[in-house]
Amino acid sequence: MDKIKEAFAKKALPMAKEVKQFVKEHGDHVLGSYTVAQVYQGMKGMVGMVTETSKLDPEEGIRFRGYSIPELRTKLPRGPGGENLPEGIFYLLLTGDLPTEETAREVSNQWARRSHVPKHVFDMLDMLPRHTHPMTQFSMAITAMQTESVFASAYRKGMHKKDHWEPMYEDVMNLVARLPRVAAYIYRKNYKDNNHIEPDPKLDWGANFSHMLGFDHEEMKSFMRLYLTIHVDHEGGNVSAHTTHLVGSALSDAYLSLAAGMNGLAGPLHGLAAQEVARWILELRDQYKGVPTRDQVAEHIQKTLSEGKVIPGYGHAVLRKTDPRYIAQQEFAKKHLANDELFKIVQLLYEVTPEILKATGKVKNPWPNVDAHSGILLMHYGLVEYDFYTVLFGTSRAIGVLTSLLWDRALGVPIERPGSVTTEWMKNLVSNSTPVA
Ligand code: CMX
Repeated sequence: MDKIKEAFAKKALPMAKEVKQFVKEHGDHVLGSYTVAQVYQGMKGMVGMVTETSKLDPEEGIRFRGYSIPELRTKLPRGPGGENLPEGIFYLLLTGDLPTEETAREVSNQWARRSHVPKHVFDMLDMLPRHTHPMTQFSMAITAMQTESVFASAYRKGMHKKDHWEPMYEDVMNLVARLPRVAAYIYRKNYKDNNHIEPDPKLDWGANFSHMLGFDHEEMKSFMRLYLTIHVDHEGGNVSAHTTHLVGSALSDAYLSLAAGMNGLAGPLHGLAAQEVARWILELRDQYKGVPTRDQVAEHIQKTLSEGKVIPGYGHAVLRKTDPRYIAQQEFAKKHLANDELFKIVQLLYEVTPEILKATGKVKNPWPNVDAHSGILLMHYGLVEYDFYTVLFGTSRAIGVLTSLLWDRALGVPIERPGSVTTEWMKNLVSNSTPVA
């Protein structure tokens, strides 16, 4: 058994027993109550699942295994240039323990060894119409790689429930290892005349991804490590995480579950917002031929709102403050590209947008989220094709949702099946109950 797998087993297998015992003893404990509005409005705030890898606080933002982003900056191993290695956060989410530099290197080496993508995946991508969105291609490629699922093949042969986690571990490691190669292939096929770049196994996961995309600038490699670290996980209820968990609960393997999650990430209210932000900011810059004034920014925001559209990159279903993932990117930009024209626009938007959104009286969180910042950093380093941005998000998000999926299998989480009702059922319930004074 490899060292990483062994470290996971040491944590997860005793915890499976602990959880079973906990549910046996406290299964009848009442968690709370919820309202009709919550049922109709996306189940926000209803506790409906357990996710071990991270927890989101509305005021403070995400904590990965208990650590905030600023805390992790000093605690996780770093690559050249000082940014954390995504390999480190993978290990943290997987085991709950902070990795040593040697452990992060071991993850890197494992992923380099497991990164081979079968040819039929590239052949399939080559056959798609040119205008197929990169996220559609990404999801299709992940589904096409399902031929390689160790879990699916072990299940078919027959395996005991308690062993489900083992082949799932293999799928998770192989899939994460393969994603940068697939993503880079889509990028180079779409935007660089099919001029593909071979992986460099000596590089860490993030740097190698940047290299295969065609960006060998050290600062871009550094940003890629930061980007891939901060996008990994956002507790269990967001669309990509919840979808992966839900599909996986039917014992669909990691490939099928992740592809489903990626289809959710491809929605403009979720991960596609990264692309929408870039498009919207360029539109703003082009309209005013450079950095606009505060009044012009306000005018552009009002125009977008009056057309019944959202301001991309602002708002959040849980957060009620500026996203710490936004702050992490803002700090990087201040350090490396303070005079960039698009960064100046992003800063201006940060000053102007929240007040306007507050004034609508309905937006619960007027502050920027992670997607409000990433695009202009990528553009600065030459990755200007914004339709591709969500694929980068997906490559990182795979780490969180797949480590969670592995925990699901280790803990023996059963099939998910929440109840649903009709509006008529709801009306009957309300009319037969005593109104609250
Ligand atoms: N611009 C304009 N209106 C907004 C808004 C925004 N950025 N954010 C919320 N609203 C509106 C909602 O559309 C809703 O309007 P209606 O009552 O007319 O339907 C109202 O304000 C209340 O919404 P909310 O409770 O504050 O927000 P939700 O939990 O329903 O939605 C989110 C959260 C992120 C989908 C929403 O803020 C939004 O659409 N933001 C823009 C898209 C975006 O940046 N998404 C990325 C989120 C991060 C990620 O997942 O990657």
